[in-house]
Amino acid sequence: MSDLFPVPPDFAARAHVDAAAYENLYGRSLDDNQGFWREQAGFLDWIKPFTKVSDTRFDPDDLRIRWFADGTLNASVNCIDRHLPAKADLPAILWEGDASDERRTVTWGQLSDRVNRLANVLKSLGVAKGDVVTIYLPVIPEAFVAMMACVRIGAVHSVVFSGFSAEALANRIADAGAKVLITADEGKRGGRAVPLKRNADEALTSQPGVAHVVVVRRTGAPVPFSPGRDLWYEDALAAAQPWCEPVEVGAEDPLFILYTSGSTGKPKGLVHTTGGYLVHAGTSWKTIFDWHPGDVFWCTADVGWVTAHTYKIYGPLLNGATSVLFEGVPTWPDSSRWWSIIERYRVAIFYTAPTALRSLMREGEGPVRRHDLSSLRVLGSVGEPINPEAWRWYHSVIGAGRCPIVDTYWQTETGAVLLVPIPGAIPNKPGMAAKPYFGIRPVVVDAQGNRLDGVAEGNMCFEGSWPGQARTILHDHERFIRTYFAPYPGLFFTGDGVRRDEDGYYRISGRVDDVINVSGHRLGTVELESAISSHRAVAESAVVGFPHDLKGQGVFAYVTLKDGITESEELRKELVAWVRARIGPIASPDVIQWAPALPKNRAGKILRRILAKVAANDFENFGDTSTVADPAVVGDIVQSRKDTL
Ligand code: 6R9
Repeated sequence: MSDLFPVPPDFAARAHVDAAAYENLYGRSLDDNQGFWREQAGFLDWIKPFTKVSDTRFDPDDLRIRWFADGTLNASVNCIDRHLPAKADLPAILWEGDASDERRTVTWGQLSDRVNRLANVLKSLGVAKGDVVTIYLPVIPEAFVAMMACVRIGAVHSVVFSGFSAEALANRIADAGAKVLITADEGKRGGRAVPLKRNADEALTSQPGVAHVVVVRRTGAPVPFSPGRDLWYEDALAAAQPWCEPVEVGAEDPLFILYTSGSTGKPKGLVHTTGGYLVHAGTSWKTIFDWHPGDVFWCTADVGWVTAHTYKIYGPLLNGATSVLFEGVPTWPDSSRWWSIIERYRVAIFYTAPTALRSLMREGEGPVRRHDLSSLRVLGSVGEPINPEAWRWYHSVIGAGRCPIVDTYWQTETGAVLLVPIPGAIPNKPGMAAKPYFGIRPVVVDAQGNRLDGVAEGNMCFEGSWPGQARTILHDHERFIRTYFAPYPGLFFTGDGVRRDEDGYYRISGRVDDVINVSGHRLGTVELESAISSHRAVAESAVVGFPHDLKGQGVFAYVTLKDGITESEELRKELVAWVRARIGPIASPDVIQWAPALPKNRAGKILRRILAKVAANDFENFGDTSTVADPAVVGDIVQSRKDTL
């Protein structure tokens, strides 16, 4: 058991949940699920209290996910108003810009003022309850304001990652049917400007349904401006009334849409509803990070991902906690930037992704040692399995061996955490998301759907519902059922592989479907292939993930060119740029491998299993290749790969 890191006794002594409390509460959360969540729901301020806790059924023929359905509430009141006037002059957000001399504090009072005014602006632009507003902003306080202003009037926010291209933005605007877009002149990352308004304008050429664009002046750079359609955020807020009556919404009314990649081409707009999501987000945030009043919290995720929605924005706001918001990157102007921020703001709880830790680890301990990190109490990890080396470095170098590591396993679809070592309760094992959160029933199944007991390896599923889970895919409920509930009837299937050990600890092994996890960002292989194959020179392509030291997985693209087109270094570069422009820089292929043809079965399905082995430089053990329609193709692919090594 050398790999077990016990909970430090002084930590357990003041934790919200210690080992005994976990056992007790976890048991109760299963035995009396309704009673447990009823009590948890008391965390929110309801306008009309609910009478029924849940009505749920994971039956593909009759799927039902409803929580607190007859209750009503307003999300922004729960996130902001209820902390006033007590916290009016206390900091809600400690913002640090990309440049190390740029910072701003936003108090709860200021946040409330901005949210009310922007909500009035949105109303004046015709946004009403149920309408979708797309938000394409950098990591600046205005992103919080924009999301809160939407939910104040019952509108639904759809945040699009500011690293996405104009085309990716346009697709998401079109799918959501947004009428209003909130963006900025530019973003700043690592000293470079990101042309947000320019991308937005490009996206809107194909999206005439967006009648208005609210533009935040972030850098002051001159940008095109369409009078009548565009308005400056600051001017509009200054002219708006300072109070906006919050709109009462039903617990099952949508709160937000968030797009994520799946195993088929089109990104999925997961729909989250109000009551259940806020209960799960708000209560779990406080528990898993063991937040106590006064603790400064910092989650490094970009606002475009679910991690930021739940645990950077809703979790801290619902609890009235102060958080750090950092616009830039960990390595600029140098690789001690994050550590300087922890020191400056005396951060107690720090939540980040393994990919960033791996790249900082390469810089050695020097940049860390220059800063006083003694304020840290809890460290969190999310987005992908954390490899044990990175875990140990995080634990010993960043946490000085004192801080428990909270490895949170969850998804855009699950809304909030499912597996997690609650820090005062569960001893850590490096790389393991460990144990179920309250009310969560993990189930491991084999490919045939048989439930596996004890030590087991298989597919990660969950039984029974939890309040934070997504309710549907926008415009495609059928796909929602097919993807998550049809594979193993009665269970929710995550798309991940898992191993459960002799202590009942879970270790997620990564995706078992056609999704690649690049630096904690999900990319669908089909989405990547469609982008590549839309290039005039390409006949066909197949994309697989391969092990990558920093990113976890990298993008490996096999490309078959059209007849008469010659392979060249120039074309390779052009294809990489092509994919970046279509999806965004995170989707850049790491390797483009020319392939004379792709291995397929007789039905014409590409045999990715073989391609993934070759991409990992494993040229043997292809397993059963009898299904390959033309076995010579495999030999050719192996040869082409070997030639480039
Ligand atoms: C929260 C988030 C979800 C996918 C998920 C899994 C991977 C996330 C993880 C983890 C191992 C963890 N993942 N957290 N794998 N350990 N602690 O990242 O949501 O962007 O939807 O990604 O990320 O593969 O299925 P999302």
